Amino acid sequence: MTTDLSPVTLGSLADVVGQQHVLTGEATAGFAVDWTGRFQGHTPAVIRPRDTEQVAAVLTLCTEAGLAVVPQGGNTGLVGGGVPLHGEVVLSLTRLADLSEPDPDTRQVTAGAGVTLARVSDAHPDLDLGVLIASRDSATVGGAVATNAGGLRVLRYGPMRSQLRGVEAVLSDGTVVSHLSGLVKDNTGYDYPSLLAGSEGTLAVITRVRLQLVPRPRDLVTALIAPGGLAEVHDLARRALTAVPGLLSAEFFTRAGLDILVARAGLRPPVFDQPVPDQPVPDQPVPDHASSDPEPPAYLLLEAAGPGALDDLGDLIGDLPAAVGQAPADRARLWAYRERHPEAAGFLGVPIKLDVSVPADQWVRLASTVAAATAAADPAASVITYGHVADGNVHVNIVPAAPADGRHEDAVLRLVTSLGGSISAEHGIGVLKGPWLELARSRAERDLFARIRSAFDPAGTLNPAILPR
Ligand code: 2HG
Ligand code: ZN
Repeated sequence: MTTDLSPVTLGSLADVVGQQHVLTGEATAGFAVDWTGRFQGHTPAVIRPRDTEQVAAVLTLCTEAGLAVVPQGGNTGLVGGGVPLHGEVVLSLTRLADLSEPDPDTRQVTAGAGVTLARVSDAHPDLDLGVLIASRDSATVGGAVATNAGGLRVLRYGPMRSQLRGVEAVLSDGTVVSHLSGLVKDNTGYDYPSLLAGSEGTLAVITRVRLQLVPRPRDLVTALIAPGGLAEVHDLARRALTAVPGLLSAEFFTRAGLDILVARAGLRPPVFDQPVPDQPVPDQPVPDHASSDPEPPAYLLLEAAGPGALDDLGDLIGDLPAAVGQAPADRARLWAYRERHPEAAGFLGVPIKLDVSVPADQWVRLASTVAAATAAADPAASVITYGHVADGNVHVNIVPAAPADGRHEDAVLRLVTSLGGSISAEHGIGVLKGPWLELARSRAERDLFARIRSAFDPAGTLNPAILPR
């Protein structure tokens, strides 16, 4: 593979997509860096095809010229898997933005890779996309499938792979494979759409997807609860899974992130119906460092739907300090405490974002020891944890004080695997976690990955810098 894009190839690419959709120089800047600023690359060109045929023609040209290609959707990824860190050509899929009318009988829709998740959610008054993520206005369905995005409703509807009923994709030699019938029962051979979910742009370029929608949840109730520490949060979330049949979300965060959002992002401290010990006040000093206190107060955000949701949540919460919202504005205000957490670490510096999961019975151990494990590698690092407690998932955002030379990832990912967990719960391996893949996957598995990959992309055009080949 090369990164040397000759004027002849550049001209041929422009013949396919139109000169105005071949971006070079300054115009490529926003495509070459992720939104955290941690992954900064460079590219000779960003190519913006309009449809599947153009994607096929572009890939054929790139493969013939030996050019490495990084497919990119809304560029909301967090592991460096969608940016050209080694000078690859960027294949931006955002112009593949056709969206069919949702079919009320099958409750399915066909979406181009570049359609945002928010557009799919809003496409029908009675139907919704089961995957809900904070970056839904920019994240695209192609990228969300390619990373098997999870988000805020996985406990109810599963991740993106669970919504997938079919895929159209282009192989690196320009071959189009398409299976978009949407049949629920279809055992005709290998389920390659499932394989493409989570493949991080290494096997084929997804151009269209058939998605299963869910009945739009109604009568939503959101509760922010302050039950004590992490053990109490976990116990309450565990009980909610059984006691609240309409449960959609069970999310946690701690005082470490909340203090930063209150001080820097303009959020008001949450007001509970009963006093919360040691509650932050609006004019507190601005922290410039997140506490690595292993037992900060922790908060649980629950959301449920349906006529019984309010009573079920009320019974569960009992006398615990809580704020409950039903009106959209009230719910949005409560959700902001959780949904804005990905920004919190950014107020302190450029974060390392790790997304890990462990078995349910190890969750409290992970959530309560990860700051100390990080401190052993970098005592002055800031550590903020939050995430999807019912999925065993903790987001660990670290702002390093010591050099970001892998010591932070090593400390966290070794702790996670020692607890029987996964080094990537949601965001993928990308560039960030490549060196630690062997902690999670055996030599035999990694060899199988490489063989699958060479069956799809023998030339090695697609995202060659990530995952084994
Ligand atoms: C979330 O759950 C996302 O908010 C982003 O997965 C997590 O920024 C992060 O680390
Ligand atoms: Zn998440």
